Amino acid sequence: MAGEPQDDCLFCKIVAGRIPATIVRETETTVAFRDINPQAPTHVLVVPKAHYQNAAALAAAPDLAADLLRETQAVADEEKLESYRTVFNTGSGAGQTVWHVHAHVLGGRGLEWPPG
Ligand code: D5M
Repeated sequence: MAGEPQDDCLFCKIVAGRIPATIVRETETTVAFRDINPQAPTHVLVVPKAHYQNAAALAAAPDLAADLLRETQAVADEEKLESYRTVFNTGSGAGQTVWHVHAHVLGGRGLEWPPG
């Protein structure tokens, strides 16, 4: 069921504290932690504590989607990023490897467009 924790989900395990992560922010509904394979000086993932598979699924919970977006800005503020990129990969062809929606917050270097 949408929102319910999934036993086999890596990010549900991080949210539950069952797998270690470098957590930079936590709210009642979200957790932000450093990406294990950073692609920029700042590379933080922001996830809802509830399990939704991707951004489209999260749209069913608009208040939570707003919380998530607000937290991307809060991360950027804490990391003192004037410019940054927020990325949601959706589907394996776009590079999604973890099926718990997460916003990548990337910054601290010049970012080219279009991305690869
Ligand atoms: O992004 C999934 C991201 O998750 C990818 O950039 C690596 C990161 N990752 C994978 N395992 C961990 C752990 N254990 N801690 C922190 N970050 C992690 P995607 O858009 O699905 O490719």
